[in-house]
Amino acid sequence: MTVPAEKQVSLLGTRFEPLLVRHPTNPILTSKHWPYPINSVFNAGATLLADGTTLLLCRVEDRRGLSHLCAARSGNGVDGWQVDSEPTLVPDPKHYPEEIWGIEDPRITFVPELQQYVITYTSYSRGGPGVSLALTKDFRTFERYGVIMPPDDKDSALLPRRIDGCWALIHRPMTKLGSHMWISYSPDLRYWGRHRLMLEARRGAWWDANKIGLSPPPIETSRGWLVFYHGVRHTPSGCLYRLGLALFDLENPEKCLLRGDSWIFGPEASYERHGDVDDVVFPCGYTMDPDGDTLNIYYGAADCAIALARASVRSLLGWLDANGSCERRQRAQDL
Ligand code: BMA
Repeated sequence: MTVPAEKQVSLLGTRFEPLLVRHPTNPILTSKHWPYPINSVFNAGATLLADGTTLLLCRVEDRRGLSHLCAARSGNGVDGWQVDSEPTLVPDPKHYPEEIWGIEDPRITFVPELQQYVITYTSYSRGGPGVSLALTKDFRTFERYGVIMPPDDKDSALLPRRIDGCWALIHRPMTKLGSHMWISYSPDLRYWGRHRLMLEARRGAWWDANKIGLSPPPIETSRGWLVFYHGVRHTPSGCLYRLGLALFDLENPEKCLLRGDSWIFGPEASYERHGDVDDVVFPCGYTMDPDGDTLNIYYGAADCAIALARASVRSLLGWLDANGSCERRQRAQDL
């Protein structure tokens, strides 16, 4: 990506170039597109189906305040969305009591070994948010595995292949000491262990202090797993959700290779700054163009709409090379 010199701002050696470029027709999906009454649509998982169709599994909040998931399909990933005429995956508290207050924020991973899509999502239980998992081949029927990480835990995605024989799941348990990203392993997607801290929220005034979480599923590159994560800044007027970038070792994904110091994307457009929850950009999914470099990143904007931004993997890695450091992964002393 070539950025005119006058658009580059230099601050303490960090380059702030527009790594994520908003689509001019943003937001691309809102409640107005919905075939049944809803409050809002945001935070969608994304994948490309075998025929090249882009599928978004959208978090839809109804007019009780509870969320379900609904699929929207498009030939070009930008417009012409065909939204399922009724909810695609609804909470089933009778069989899965942890879903009593809804299901939210899905991440989709296509797993070649299983020839299935694995969806991890937040199940909102009486005890708080937990991580649930379901499998599907077609986004019409689903096999639920139920809750796999108990509350409070969320922001989870599966890696698309086994690491050293085990499935690997990134997730974000919340503790009194902070909300950090962890990785856990399983032989069968049901039983999880070997829990490891993967990336820590920083402290104090940092943009990603106290609370971070995985955004879309990690992107496998020749250099490592490229990870977008969100950082939550608490301010007197509310929270600010922004995005940061880090790179992890391909065969040892708990090992952080590079982490940027500054955020790379934050709420700026009016549909990101104002909505049901102001100042939120929250991507849960991406698709990759046939060039193997261009990412289409789908993000929830202000908990009200779905927007699209494009980025180049090469540019993101170049930015991390120029601005990232592995020393930034300091462990909190008191974990
Ligand atoms: C997070 C999640 C997201 C939501 C964001 C802003 O904790 O619950 O679903 O978009 O807060 O409200």
